[in-house]
Amino acid sequence: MSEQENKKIIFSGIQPTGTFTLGNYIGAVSHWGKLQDEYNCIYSIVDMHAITVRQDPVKLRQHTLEAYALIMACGVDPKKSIAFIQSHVRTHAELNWILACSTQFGELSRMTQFKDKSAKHPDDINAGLFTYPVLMAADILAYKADLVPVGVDQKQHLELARNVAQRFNSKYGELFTVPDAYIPKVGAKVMSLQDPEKKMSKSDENPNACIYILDEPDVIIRKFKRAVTDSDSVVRYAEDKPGISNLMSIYSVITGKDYASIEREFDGKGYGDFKLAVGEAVADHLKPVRDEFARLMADKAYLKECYTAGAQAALNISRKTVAKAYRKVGFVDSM
Ligand code: ATP
Ligand code: LTN
Repeated sequence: MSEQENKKIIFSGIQPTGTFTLGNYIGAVSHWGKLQDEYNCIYSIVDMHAITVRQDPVKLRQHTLEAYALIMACGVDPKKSIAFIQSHVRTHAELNWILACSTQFGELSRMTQFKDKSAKHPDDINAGLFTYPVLMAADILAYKADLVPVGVDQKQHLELARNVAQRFNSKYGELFTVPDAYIPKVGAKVMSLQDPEKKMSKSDENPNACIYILDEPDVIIRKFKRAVTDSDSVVRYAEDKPGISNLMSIYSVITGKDYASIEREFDGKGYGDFKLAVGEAVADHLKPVRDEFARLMADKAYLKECYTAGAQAALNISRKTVAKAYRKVGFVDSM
């Protein structure tokens, strides 16, 4: 990362809970690379967040490496940005504790992701799942990030991070930057292809509901062909046409065409033609990502070099913030 003091700081993270979906890509990760020149960017594979839901340790290790290679394949350049694995940088856990003591039980209880995930895993409503947003606040505040590029589902967590930052600053004196969310105008919530009322999610049990960014072109096209739509046949963006509107927003982001020109393009044509066009556009768009991912995974030594340097750079920044936070709360200097 270039040491430009005047550039704003960006932080974002993604959980290594499986291959990224088209939702992760359009809502978040595809923007990460584009921001690298204008901002000082810091990106993390948040493995500590992932274990709030039961993970197979062998798979988690594999998914973490893959997620690291995937963000690079999607455009993150570890020479321009700091890219690291969360558990490699101790300051996240340290700041998590300090911030937990400035977070209220009541505000955590209102988090919809906690409610959704507890409902999904009723046999494992662990304390980590409950305090998940505090660790996310620590990730962001440790680097004094100004902006956080995320999908719209993370807005509530970001609001909590802002509140915690403000509360700490007013209790102990100015330290943290209050971050803003950076949410794309189109594609901030890509919906499931099988249930357009539900967000597309990596951990969906139905593989037809998600496009994984490493899916083969024929798989992508087949999944779009099977996407649930309404019984009408007019390609038009409308609230009462959630399936078609979802496909239109995907097509719009991928091709750069606006809704009016998409409506014109498919005027008089049926859903079949439209779904095929969306499938082909997405498959073409993701091909270079798939190729680059394969290339990177074949060179584990290079990946290791990148994430090791990333962790060192991340620690260098965040340890200063944590040291200041320790001093502010009244801990005795250790050195
Ligand atoms: P999981 O299913 O394991 O909870 P997830 O698919 O929701 O995972 P995260 O790792 O929680 O993915 O999210 C990574 C980033 O992708 C976040 O910025 C999140 O807002 C964004 N994101 C996730 N799903 C979507 C979606 N369907 N549309 C747009 N953005 C999304
Ligand atoms: N909670 C986020 C992942 C995440 C994150 C962050 C995103 C963890 N720490 C910091 C932005 C900034 C999610 O996508 N589920």
